[in-house]
Amino acid sequence: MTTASLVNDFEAYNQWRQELSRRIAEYRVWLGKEDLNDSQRDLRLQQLIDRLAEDKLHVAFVAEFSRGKSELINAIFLSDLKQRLLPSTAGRTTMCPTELLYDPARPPMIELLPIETRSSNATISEYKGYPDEWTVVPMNTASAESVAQAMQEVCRVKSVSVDEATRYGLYIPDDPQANLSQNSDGTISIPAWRHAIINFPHPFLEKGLVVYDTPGLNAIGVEPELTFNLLPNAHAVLFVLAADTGVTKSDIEVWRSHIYARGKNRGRLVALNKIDGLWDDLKSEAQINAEIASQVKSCAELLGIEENQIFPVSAQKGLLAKINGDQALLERSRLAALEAALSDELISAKQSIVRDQTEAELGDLLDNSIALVEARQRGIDEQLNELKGLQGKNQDVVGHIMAKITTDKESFERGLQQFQALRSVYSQQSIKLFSQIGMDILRDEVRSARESMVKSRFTKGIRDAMSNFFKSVDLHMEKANEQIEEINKMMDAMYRKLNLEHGINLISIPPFSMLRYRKEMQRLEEAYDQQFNTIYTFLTTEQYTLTTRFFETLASRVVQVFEILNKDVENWLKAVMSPMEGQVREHQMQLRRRLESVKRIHKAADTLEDRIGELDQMLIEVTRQHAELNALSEGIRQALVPSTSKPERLAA
Ligand SMILES: Nc1nc2c(ncn2[C@@H]2O[C@H](COP(=O)(O)OP(=O)(O)OP(=O)(O)O)[C@@H](O)[C@H]2O)c(=O)[nH]1
Ligand SMILES: [Mg+2]
Repeated sequence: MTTASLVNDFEAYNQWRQELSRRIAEYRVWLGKEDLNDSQRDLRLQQLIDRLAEDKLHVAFVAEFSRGKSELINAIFLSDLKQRLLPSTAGRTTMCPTELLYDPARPPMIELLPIETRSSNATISEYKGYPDEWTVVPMNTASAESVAQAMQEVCRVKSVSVDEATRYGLYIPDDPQANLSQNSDGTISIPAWRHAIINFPHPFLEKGLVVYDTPGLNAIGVEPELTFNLLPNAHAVLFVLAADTGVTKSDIEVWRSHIYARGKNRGRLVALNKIDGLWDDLKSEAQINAEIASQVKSCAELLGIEENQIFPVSAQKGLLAKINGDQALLERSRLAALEAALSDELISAKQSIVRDQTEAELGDLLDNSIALVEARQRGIDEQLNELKGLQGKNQDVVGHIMAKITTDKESFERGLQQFQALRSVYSQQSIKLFSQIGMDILRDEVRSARESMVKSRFTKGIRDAMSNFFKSVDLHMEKANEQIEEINKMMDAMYRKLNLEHGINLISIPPFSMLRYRKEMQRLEEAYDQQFNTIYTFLTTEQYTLTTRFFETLASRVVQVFEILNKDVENWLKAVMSPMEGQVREHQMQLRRRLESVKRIHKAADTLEDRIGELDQMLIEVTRQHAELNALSEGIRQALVPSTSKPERLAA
């Protein structure tokens, strides 16, 4: 028994993606068949189709330890396995961030990154590129025992000396919390693994869902990856409280530093778990409900959110109910309401991102191919009028027309020289643009920030190095922005000139905006500031290690943002230039054809009637193309409109 809404929404979302990608593929094949494709356009379409296919949905569970994160994941996503997949026990259970996904290209297994890797500066993302750094635990999915045994790995701890724990940033001497994990022989218990990836064939995971289970977060041992990468990029984050503990100080801390403070409250949900603890046979249902409601109210007040954003549930009873097919217990666990909200947030958030991206990419491709066919249609039309006007006229008039077309052609060829000049200015400006945002520039900035950090052991010095880093990155972005504006102005002038002097109609490309990328930088800087709002003036070795590790993760995030920026700018530059090239080519060809046919008529090599007949045929052909293209474009635009909220529309 799995709750209907999540399955339905997921199904509808996947059908939406498939339908969209089918239509884009159809458009691509059509362009090829009609000889209207070029390599640039073809590549962009292929990328769009690939992106739709590999599309992943990320959901993260975050809370203090023992609030029931793992149990909730078992209950919401994995109950059909009729067993408890993720280990869930009292006390600290999940010891490292755990990614649950399915990649059919690899066998079912758990990959584990040893905790020792924390002594290096490399981030988890970087380690993902080196499979030999990971320990692999194979899994036989046909055997519940084999699976359960493999899963136990995510709970593995080991005892190390204080020195070693300190080296990994897992022990801070003055922190009373750190002493909790100190054993009687003076050693420290630390997680054996830094990160786990579970490759497990399960229907949800097969469809592209990625679930992150996190260990109870406390101040030490936090992976910067969570702060900078995983949580901000998750489409939904579920924060879990427990009814038996209420909202504790450390719950608030986790909430503030990992969820609420991000300022982005879309896709953020709160579960109040373990409500079964309030089920009391001596109380009436109404009394119990009133008690749950009052807990929800006080949690909402403490977290500073609306009551309807908190979902009271019992993960444990929900899981049990689903395994036993106990409908009454399932209802009492209130899991369905949480699942509905989660699937709504998760899927609608993801869908709107995918839709916007696809729309932006496809929009100008479609508009441009329509514009090209229209230009061709117009050209043939004009030529027909020209030739029809010659019917019954003598050779002199034909000669006169021929002279006029020749002048047109010459004037256009002069214009063409200007266009070539513009192209060379455009390449120079593109180079200048990348000299501000190129990856090597960024690497230099990262290197110099790292060097100044190494030189300074004082908090202030490190903070200065960081803020200088962000300042210079922003300055590069600002200069790039100026460059983009110049390119925009130049292209705009050329668009207008081509239109005015040669009647070429072009769809203008929306200007590129840096805002999104600059905002992301600001967000990263704020996240960093928040982590290091420390009062220390001098850093101990441990704090220093922690700080530099944070910097490396942060830097790799900045690199990622720049990689995306570079790709987007490249695509934009092509999107601005390539339709212009296409249209100029088209115009040139038409002029040549016009001149050719008038010449032949002048020399009496062709009859006027034959030529008109030919052009009529061509016009019929282009008109057919135009109609088909319009239909394809309309179909794609309709397929873009999401229908997850109305799954019945898909069935029709
Ligand atoms: N009564 C009750 N107990 C629950 C419920 N959900 C989880 N628990 C218990 O709470 C304990 C902790 O659950 P986990 O799922 O391990 O919690 P977690 O948040 O993953 O904890 P860490 O992995 O340590 O961070 C276990 O003993 C669970 O059996 C619930 O809905 N009701
Ligand atoms: Mg857990």
